[in-house]
Amino acid sequence: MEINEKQITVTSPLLPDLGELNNLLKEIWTAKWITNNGSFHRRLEKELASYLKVPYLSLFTNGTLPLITALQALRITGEVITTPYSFVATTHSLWWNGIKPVFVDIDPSNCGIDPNKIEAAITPKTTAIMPVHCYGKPCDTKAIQEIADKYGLKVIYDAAHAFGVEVDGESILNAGDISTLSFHATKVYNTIEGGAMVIRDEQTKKRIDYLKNFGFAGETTVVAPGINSKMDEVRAAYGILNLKQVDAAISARRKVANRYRESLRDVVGITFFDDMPGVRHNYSYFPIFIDAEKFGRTRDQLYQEMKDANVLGRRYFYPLISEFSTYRGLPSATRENLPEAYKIADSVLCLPMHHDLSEGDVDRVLNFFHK
Ligand code: T4K
Repeated sequence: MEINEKQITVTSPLLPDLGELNNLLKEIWTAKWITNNGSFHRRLEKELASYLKVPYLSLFTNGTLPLITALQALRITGEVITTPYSFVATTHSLWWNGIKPVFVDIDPSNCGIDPNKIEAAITPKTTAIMPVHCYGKPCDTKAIQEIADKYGLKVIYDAAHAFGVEVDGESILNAGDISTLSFHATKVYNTIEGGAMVIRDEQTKKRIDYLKNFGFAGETTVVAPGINSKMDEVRAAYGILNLKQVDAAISARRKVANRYRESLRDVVGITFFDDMPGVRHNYSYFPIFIDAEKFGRTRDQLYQEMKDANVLGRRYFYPLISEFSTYRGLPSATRENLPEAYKIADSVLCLPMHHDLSEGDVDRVLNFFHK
């Protein structure tokens, strides 16, 4: 394979049509209203709530601030049970709130927190559970809610990967007390940078809207120590256009996933996820898990071999969050406590997965498995 072949990246942003975007930009320029709950912001909130089948949604400037703000809004303190197998932002949101993260191992069948291991980690200081629908694979929300109800805990889902995911026709974003989304450029649906919080009741939505605007509840009234995490009009307009094409993007991703599965099913030493019955998946990532002994090459050898040929898979999520210097001293951050998470982090490779991969691109990826 020629090294100068076109680079294939793990993802590629879904971009709106430039002409259409320009028309909306002209409207913004005419209105001269460019941020602070403008008309595109209000419209996108409504359109997203309807598309995602959720009662209330509040837009944010990225996917990290709704996590931080959700913890503030629910007044979470003490210890929060969470997963080490995620992007660092999940645990950072706890740290920024002065909360101690308590890591619980994952269930390898969906890479989410293992509900069977949660109860053993609960202490008198535990106030909430923060699971992640990793790769958009739904967590066992029923089992998690049962534990939360039994111990009076809040549940905040980091649903950064779970845009549009439904179980039996219902949005996964309706589970728990609050769910948060990321609309980063690398996600299935993006507003360049952006994110949202999904809220169940009108009063909390009001409170969240104050919190993301410094706590202002009127020109001269500040009701809470809020932050600034508002989405501006340009990105809201961009988001309105991208929402029109996200279903087509998810279909294109499904085709890529099906080709990968068809071709990799018989490759010894490689495993991957199949679709789950009753679930509308979004195909946000295509992780494979490599058994080095059976496959004949380690994960890192394969990763490097691909990289040398300009095919950029990514090791999401290696290393575990619990291995980063901020967290590695925590009592729950040990290998003994997190055996499945370590196994998965050491064997995972996310293959290129986006709406814009051609058949030839997919062939180029698959060639690494059929030598
Ligand atoms: N919770 C979870 C579970 C998350 O996964 C994330 C974010 C968050 C919370 C926080 O949400 P945000 O605050 O970020 O909204 C990326 C993203 O920056 C990050 O949003 C994402 N998770 C994480 C899993 O991945 P990197 O450092 O891997 O991205 P980067 O810049 O290496 O990009 C990856 C590939 O994407 C590039 O090789 C090519 C392609 N790309 C990227 C960008 C930015 C493009 O083609 N164009 C682009 O503009 O973190």
